[in-house]
Amino acid sequence: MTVVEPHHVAPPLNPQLVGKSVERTEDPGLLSGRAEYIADLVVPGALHAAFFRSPHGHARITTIDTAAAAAAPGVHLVWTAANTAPLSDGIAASLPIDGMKPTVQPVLADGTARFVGEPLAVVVADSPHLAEDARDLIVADLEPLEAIIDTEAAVEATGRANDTLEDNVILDSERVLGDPDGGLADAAVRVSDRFVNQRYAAVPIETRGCIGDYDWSTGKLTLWSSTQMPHFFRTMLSGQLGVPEHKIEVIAPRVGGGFGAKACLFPEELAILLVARELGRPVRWIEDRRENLLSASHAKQQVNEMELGFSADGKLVALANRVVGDGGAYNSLPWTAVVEAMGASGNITSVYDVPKLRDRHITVATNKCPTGAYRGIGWTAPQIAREGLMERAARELGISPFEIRRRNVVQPEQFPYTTITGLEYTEGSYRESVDALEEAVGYEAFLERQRAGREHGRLLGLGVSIFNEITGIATRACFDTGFNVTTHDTSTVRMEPSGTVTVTTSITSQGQGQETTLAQVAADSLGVALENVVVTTASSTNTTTYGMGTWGSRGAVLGAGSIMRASEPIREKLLRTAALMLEVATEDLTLENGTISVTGAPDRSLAVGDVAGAIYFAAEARPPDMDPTLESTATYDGAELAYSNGGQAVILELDPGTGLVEIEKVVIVEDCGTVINPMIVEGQLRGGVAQAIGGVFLEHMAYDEQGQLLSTTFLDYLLPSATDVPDMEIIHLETPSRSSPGGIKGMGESSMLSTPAAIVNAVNDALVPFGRAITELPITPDRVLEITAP
Ligand code: MCN
Repeated sequence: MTVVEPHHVAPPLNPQLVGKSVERTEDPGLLSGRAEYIADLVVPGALHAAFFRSPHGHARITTIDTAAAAAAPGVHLVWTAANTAPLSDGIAASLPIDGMKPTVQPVLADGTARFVGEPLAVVVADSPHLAEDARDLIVADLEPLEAIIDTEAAVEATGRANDTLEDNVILDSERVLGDPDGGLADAAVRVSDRFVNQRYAAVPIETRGCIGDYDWSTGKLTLWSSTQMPHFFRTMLSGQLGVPEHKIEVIAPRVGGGFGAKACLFPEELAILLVARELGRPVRWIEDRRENLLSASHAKQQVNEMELGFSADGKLVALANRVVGDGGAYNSLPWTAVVEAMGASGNITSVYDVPKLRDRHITVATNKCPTGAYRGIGWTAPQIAREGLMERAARELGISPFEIRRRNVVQPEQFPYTTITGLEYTEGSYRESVDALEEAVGYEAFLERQRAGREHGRLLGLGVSIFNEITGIATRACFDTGFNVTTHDTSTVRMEPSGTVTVTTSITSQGQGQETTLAQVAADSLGVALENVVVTTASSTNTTTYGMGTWGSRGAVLGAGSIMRASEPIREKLLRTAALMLEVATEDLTLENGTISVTGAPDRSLAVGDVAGAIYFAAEARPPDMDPTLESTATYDGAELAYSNGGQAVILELDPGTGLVEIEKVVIVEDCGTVINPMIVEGQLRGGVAQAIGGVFLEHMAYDEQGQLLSTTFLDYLLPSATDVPDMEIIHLETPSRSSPGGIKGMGESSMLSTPAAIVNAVNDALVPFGRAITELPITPDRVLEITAP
């Protein structure tokens, strides 16, 4: 009998469907409009909420006059902090890290508003329109205060963004490993710069939204929410509202994109539950786009001052970085404000063999929307800095962008390798990724094209970025990167008497296709056909599962691990029963393609459904000590980190007259170990490249000096469209992890983590003839023209 003991070990996988590009089972519903998102849900008797939000970046709230709003037609309730503060302190968030400052964001701002868009009052009415009309009758007397907006200036500023803090520094942490100053002093080549990454956000197509309900007869609160983490959401709600967990249910319907932004508990959700409980009626809030841009979480704003030192033969001798991350007015829950700067530091050396390191990360509070998670959490900005400097050093050393990386990546013979910061890499195709990129772009031919182009005033650029990604994020990864929290995920697998399988998992889907990929894993674990498996997620209480949900490129690893572990006892029971029925030993049986057959004698076989049916209904057929159940629940929490890796090479042409850029081609190398579904993985890669293009050229949450957000519509906050997204070539390398389930590694964030750096490098390669580089994002035509047509 196979025994799968600790929850970080999964049984082996016999890949039949894993590895195949099977069509996504969720697509008929998604494409035909039958799938239900939060705004599609009809809850009888529901009222509608609208929020009155701060028009100032920082202001003292003198009075909020709600009388006219309360008297408006169809209005049931108008609440301010005076009503919510006695019921809930609000969102208290911190991490167990020395020196970290906790904050509390009130449900509705109480005395002080700390960013434009912060909710100050909520109106509940018969329709959304009546709620909004009444909301516009609220009169607030607000006294503007000094707004702290500049990220770097916030470190030393005497004014405070959040007067509950003694200063603006939420966390300041430094590690000095080896002798980085000595290393840099002795370096033959030193390159350094200041890289400014703008604030932008995930902006999923579906905005936030929730419906709260309260049943006074049972005391139960129900929240339908467009969330990435229904189970953990319930735990957070319980803590923030003081309601026991078993009296709360969180249901996530279809979620129309999350990208990290919906893995957060927001004050609006607390407010909706509080007013629903007060009114004894369901209350619905569907966010509009302006609210989404103003007050759903923002991300990515960092300033990295980085320096790399190289020996004369192009080997890295030291890396020094100081990053300041902009956390906004409050710690978001659960990520907190440190998610960017500490995330940046967590994997700062990435694929490179760095012997000496200085790494300081500072997170500041500012009067801006709180910072949360967005695909490639924390890593996008330092990747731009490090990969940019690698290319600059390559130019100084007179070697190619591929060669400098080949010389500095962790070499095949160095695995298993421990980074100077203590991360353990068990395997990786770092060198192979560089070779594959070089071959795919046809480097020599490109150089020739670039040279010829320059003679005719055409500016072609090639940029490269290589990465590794910490995936399958669970407890060890959180501790290894400083976040000091535990996480795991759980699946329940049940085989019905007919041999069909229902999987319930705490891994949710926001569009990634896990219903399909996790069904592929379950089908292979139990040797049944894909159409005989259904995977469900969604609710915090309708299952025996518990987990953290989908973020951190963890769904494939934790979903597969928990499903494979949960399937094992069922498999055992099937084999033991079939052995009895076929009068052979279990070791002599093969379970595959919906049948259990005697190995080497395929005519002696039983259908899985017949064996399952016998376990349920035929006491004499199953072993006497066996329970007639075929349901099992298991968790997974990886003991080692599953690092995927790869890289991108981007070729583009820059128009010196208009400052516009046309991306010609993107080559992607991805190594996420065993691929469950290549089509889905490629879709993930393509989507991430589109977001990378937006992040480099278009998207910007721009604030003025008073803290006004200047980009509150899609006319000002620009997103890439299909015509901006170029041709892509995808190369799969496959280095299975030795420890993760079936060798699977995650990959969902890789494109957004690393492609921006390759694009920025390509722009700066095109600008080489001008002797200047762009280090401040987004790369707008103005910034290009400043160099090409000053
Ligand atoms: N996959 C696979 N084989 C592998 C690895 C992954 O077939 N070796 C598949 C997975 O089964 C899953 C997808 O690729 O269908 C992504 O897997 P994984 O890397 O495990 O990431 P998660 O499932 O945890 O998804 C989260 C990840 C993150 S962190 C963000 S942010 C993000 C992303 O995925 N948000 C998304 N991709 C998104 N895609 C869509 N459409 N919408 C989002 O909100």
